[in-house]
Amino acid sequence: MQFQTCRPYRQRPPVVVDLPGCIGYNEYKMAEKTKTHSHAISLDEALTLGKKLGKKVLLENLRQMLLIRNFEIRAESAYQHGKVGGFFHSYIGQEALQTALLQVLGPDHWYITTYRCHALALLLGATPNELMAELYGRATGNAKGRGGSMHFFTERLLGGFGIVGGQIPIATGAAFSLKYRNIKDELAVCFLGDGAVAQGAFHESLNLAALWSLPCLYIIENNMWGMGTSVERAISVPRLAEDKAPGYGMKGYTLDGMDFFTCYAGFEKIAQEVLKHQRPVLVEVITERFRGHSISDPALYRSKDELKACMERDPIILMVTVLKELGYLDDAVFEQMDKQEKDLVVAAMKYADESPWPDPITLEEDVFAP
Ligand SMILES: Cc1ncc(C[n+]2csc(CCOP(=O)(O)OP(=O)(O)O)c2C)c(N)n1
Ligand SMILES: [Mg+2]
Repeated sequence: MQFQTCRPYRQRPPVVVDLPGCIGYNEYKMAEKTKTHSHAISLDEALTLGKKLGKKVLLENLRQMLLIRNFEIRAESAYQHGKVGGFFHSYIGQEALQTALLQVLGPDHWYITTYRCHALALLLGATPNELMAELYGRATGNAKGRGGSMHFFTERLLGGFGIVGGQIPIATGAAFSLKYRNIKDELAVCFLGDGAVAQGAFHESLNLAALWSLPCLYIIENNMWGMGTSVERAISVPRLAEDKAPGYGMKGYTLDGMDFFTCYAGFEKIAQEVLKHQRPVLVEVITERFRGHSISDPALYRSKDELKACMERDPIILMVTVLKELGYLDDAVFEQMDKQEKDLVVAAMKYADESPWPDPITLEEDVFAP
């Protein structure tokens, strides 16, 4: 198997944007977007890295990805059966990048993300039981049933956030706090969507982080869409990190987010850089969600062929291919691992279903209302 370099941006007819005085703008934009710009490592490099990491570590990472995938699949089905209410944003398709980052950094940093937060909570040690119970709105849930799908947290996960870009200033504040307390071996890690790049909070936060030299790793998960709007129609530059970062005096990187090994290699280098120089860095990780924006979005803006093409680079399949090549995995072991994670999640659904509802008398507890 050959690792492809990351798929170039999808070719679309030029977007007609009427910008007076910007003749040729669209032509420039489309020409740029057809270029491959992300860093992806070769199969040989992945195999070398795989040997360095070793069988135990790699199988544990695959297990994490299978847990996330199974959690999302079963939680979706619980939603369809009316067990879960409210918003629900699936992380299916994006598993490799957060799994790889956690393998590089470990949990002892300050993490924050969007409403697409199920995977990060699992990776940071929240149990399937408490997360499923939270989705079911039960008292045993991760946020006592008050938050639901968008507001998971752990000791080191400052939360999932429903406001696009709302978490970026908070991550910047966490990085400020580290600097203020002279803590040099921890980072703030901020995940954001491509849609958040157009937010004012993004600009203000990155400006301050660079100005004050804050140890913050900003990671844009470019999954190609902000709801139903493709990234080409929303953001003025083709390379979200590499083009934006210089404007803040930062370094910018682009990684292939479907490939665990590329993400591991890239994040290892980048995280060391942030820790060593105590400067913020901006990273764009190119990925694709396999589902609609949320559970209520049938994603009709994406053709079946486009979806099929991106699913051919399923991060779990890519990782399995390398593990097989290394002799660390065969079909029987894979199926057994997948079943174990599925059973864990099915047990979590039972736990959630049998858990009590929050007592209405506690409704005003833990509510912050100045
Ligand atoms: C400030 C704000 N504006 C609009 C919305 C509605 N909204 C929710 S998600 C979303 C798209 C965000 O897309 P992106 O940042 O790419 O994240 P993704 O869902 O793709 O992970 C929008 C516009 C919101 N939640 N907050
Ligand atoms: Mg997006």
